[in-house]
Amino acid sequence: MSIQTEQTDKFRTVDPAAYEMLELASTNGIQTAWDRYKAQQPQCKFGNTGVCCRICIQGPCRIIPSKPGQDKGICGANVYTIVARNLVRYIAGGASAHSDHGREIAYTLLHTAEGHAPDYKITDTDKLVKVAKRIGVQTEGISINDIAKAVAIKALEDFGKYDSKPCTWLESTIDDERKQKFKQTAITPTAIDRSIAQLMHQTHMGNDADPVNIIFGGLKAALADYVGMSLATDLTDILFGTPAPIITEANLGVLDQEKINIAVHGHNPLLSQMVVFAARELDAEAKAVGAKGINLVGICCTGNEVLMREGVPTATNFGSQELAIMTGVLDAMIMDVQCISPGVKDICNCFHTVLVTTSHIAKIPGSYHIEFNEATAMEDARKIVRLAIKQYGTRKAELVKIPQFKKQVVGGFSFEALMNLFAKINPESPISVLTDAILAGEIKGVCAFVGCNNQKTTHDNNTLTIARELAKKDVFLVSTGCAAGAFAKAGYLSEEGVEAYAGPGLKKFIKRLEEKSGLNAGLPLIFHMGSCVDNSRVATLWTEMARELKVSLPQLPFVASAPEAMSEKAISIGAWIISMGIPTHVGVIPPIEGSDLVYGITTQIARDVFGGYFIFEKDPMKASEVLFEKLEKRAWKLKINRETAKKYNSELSKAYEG
Ligand code: XCC
Ligand code: SF4
Repeated sequence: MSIQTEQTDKFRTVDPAAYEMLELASTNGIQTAWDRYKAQQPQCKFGNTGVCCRICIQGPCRIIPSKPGQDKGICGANVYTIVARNLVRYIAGGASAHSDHGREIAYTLLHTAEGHAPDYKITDTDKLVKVAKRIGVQTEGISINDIAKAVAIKALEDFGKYDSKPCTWLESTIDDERKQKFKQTAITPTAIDRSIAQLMHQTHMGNDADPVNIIFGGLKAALADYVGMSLATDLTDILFGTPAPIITEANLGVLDQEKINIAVHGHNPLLSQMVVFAARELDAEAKAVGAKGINLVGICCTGNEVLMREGVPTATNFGSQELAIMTGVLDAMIMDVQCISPGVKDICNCFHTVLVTTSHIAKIPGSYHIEFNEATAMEDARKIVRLAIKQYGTRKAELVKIPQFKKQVVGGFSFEALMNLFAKINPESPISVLTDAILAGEIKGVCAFVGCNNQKTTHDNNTLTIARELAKKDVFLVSTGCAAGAFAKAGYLSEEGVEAYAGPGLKKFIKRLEEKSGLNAGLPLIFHMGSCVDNSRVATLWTEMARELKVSLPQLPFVASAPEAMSEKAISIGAWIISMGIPTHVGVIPPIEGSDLVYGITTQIARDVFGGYFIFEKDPMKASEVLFEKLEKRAWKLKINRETAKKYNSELSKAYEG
């Protein structure tokens, strides 16, 4: 029997499919992350508030500020030093994960251009040329392969170049005001790897004890994270195409009992994209074993990547990854890197599902390992798909239970796709379709939903609640990552969401676009911009908006929310978003409450210096109010400033006329 009680069952998830699977888990005594979360209670208070230092092996030092003698670590480190160090080390972890993913994409682009990665090709040459021009790579009279090679090398230089110039993917994508700000505060990264290594050095035992300086070091690594994400998005688009609107479905109901079901899980599309091709190619082999074909589904961000470009349906998001296996019809789960809970292996043991690891840096004992190599990409992908085909025959009919929940998803809104949509109303200046709606008060601003699920919150609940509340108040919403997964499963990425939750202004705005969209489906309530690395697309959106409105980012009615943040990557993303001047809500309190000073730096000092800051709020209703208030205030100031400027200008011109 499971250790869950009925009381907690109610608050475990708001996703009906996940709920059904959790009930099944309870009945069958299958342990899930929800059980393990409960078993971990109460969680260590020292760890939870960030006051446990394990940076050297004299420790762990656990700080009790009110207790003389125990108010400092053995080395004399103050509580604010310890909390700050712990916090920024998350950023180092997050930045390393995102950027290493970006590095692999850059190598693949390089090798594709050189002819050493025969299964890949340069798909979006327009974007290649656009990126090349933006970063100062010669394009006139140069072959596509040579341009691609030069772009890939520029990207790789951003990881380890030895000069002290800003990283290219920072310098070429942000506005001048932010460049100045980052320069003044000495947080401009010059190389990704260097910023991460420096941060690890800065926070080594006996080094930096100044919490403000430590946090600024963290922000520098966070901007390096941005660089890694930004180049990952660009180069992935070049290799596999820039996403355009696409119609698909989401939630466990997308699994098909009559087909061979394969889930791609993780982040890096270098493999999952090849699995898409291999699955199409081997459909006949699937039919030969009695299945009706191959049904590929996605989990987490690699799922988002193939949703955005290929319309692969989303099975589920991070929090409920184990539950996909419990349907009994998942023949293989293929993982690349990041956010794969090792717990999936235990569930696979109860079913016929084969777990396939593919990266030399992400193995799980007991699972199949088919090492994925760029040079043999298609062959590796075929091997994996064939394994799933073989596994199909071992399915246990009595264990099959697919929750009948799925929703339509209209996704694929890269920045370019959004602009193409806006261009149908205003071809000269697409972005002004959005900014004009804000100035007119039809739309109250923009909120970007990012990040994960976290067992500390009810699965998907924070994310859905805040979005609903903001939609009702006419806020334009975009999303990435597992937040987008939550919206997909709940029908917020389709017309259904607009009908249910859009306020009058937002609805009018979306319907106006819809009339011209030329899509076979209504537009969604929330625009899915991609995986977590694609938060770079969100950054492009706010940069363009600010440029159009002629304001700096701290004046722009734009906020972000990570309602159920979990990973180090989420902390890193949050940190660069605030450094860009965007107020960012986080619905789970990170371990910083042990130091009022550090808490204050992230919420107050950050605001004074960068204009962006963290808002920590666990209650989703309160969070939505605070976020809306921030938007209103910025929108109001924007309007006042413009009216004053207009009045001043017209008075001035009148004076001249007179
Ligand atoms: Fe991971 Fe990106 Fe978080 Fe989902 S949202 S749990 S990081 S998969 Ni980025
Ligand atoms: Fe303790 Fe200082 Fe070592 Fe941290 S660095 S574990 S506070 S002695």
